[in-house]
This record gives sequence, C-alpha cells and structure tokens, in this order.
Amino acid sequence: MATEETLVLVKPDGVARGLTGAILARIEAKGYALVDIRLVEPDRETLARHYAEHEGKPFYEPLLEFMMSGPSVAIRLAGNRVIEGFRSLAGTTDPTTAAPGTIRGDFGRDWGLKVQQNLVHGSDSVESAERELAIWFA
Ligand code: RTP
Ligand code: MG
Repeated sequence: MATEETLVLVKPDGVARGLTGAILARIEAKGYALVDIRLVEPDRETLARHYAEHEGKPFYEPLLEFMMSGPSVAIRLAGNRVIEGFRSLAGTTDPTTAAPGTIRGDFGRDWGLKVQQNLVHGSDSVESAERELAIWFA
C-alpha cells in the first residue's frame, strides 16, 4: 500500500493563540511524517477553491473571513492511514463537544462567533487530500 498523504491546516485561531507547536507536537508524537510545512496567508480565491463544497451554506462567508483574518500553517503530512488518523487526532467539528484528548476538544471552545473556530483542518478523503494539496502546495 502506498503511503498516504493529507493536508493539515493550523487555522488562524490556532496560529494566533500560539498553539502551532502544541498541535505539531501531537502530530509528531503520533508518528506521522512532516513532508512540507509553510506559513500561508491565503487570498479569497484560494479559499473559495478549498471550501467549494460549502458555498451557499450560512457559515460560508464567515468561514472565508475567518480564514483571511491571519496566517495559517499548511502541512503536508504522510503515513499509513494518515487521513483518518489526523481527523481522529483533531476531533469532531464542534470544539464545544469534541472529545477531550483531541486537539479541538482540548484547545477549542465556542467564542460566540458566526463560524466554528476549531483550530485545524484535515482532508476527509484521498480525493480531497489530492485536491487540497494541489491548492496549498502548488
Ligand atoms: P475541516 O474541513 O476544517 O477539517 O473541518 P470539518 O470537516 O470537521 O468540518 P466541515 O463540515 O468540512 O466544515 C468546514 C469548516 O467550516 C466551519 N464550520 N462552521 N455551523 C458552523 O458554524 C460551522 N460549520 C462548519 C468550521 O471551521 C469547519 O471546520
Ligand atoms: Mg471538512
């Protein structure tokens, strides 16, 4: 089986709160390999491509605004079953109810904003990973 790759983003809330190191430590402790990493400040066009599946949803505009509010860290991560493995590390989308022990469950909460600020993104399938890695690591 070929080693899988995924796109991880430490979103602007994670970078602004100084949690990049803590998040990377969990990824490294789990044993996944950092293939590439960069600080990024995506424009609207990049984010519209990345979040195309969510266009038209109530949180779409707040999500793009949030993602343009400061830098993110983009990570190309590799390992067997890394896509589901990282999403397990991240926890469920809503940080209020994400399980303790996960990144979102331990570091996230509801800040009363129009979008869920949940610290990280991880691709949700092999197809998404290929598509997203081409966007962020063009
Ligand atoms: P991600 O794509 O960032 O890894 O997160 P996910 O799969 O768990 O969540 P998804 O459904 O793909 O949503 C993408 C991002 O949009 C924001 N969101 N806010 N109701 C809301 O306020 C809401 N729903 C989604 C979150 O930042 C989520 O990660
Ligand atoms: Mg998603």
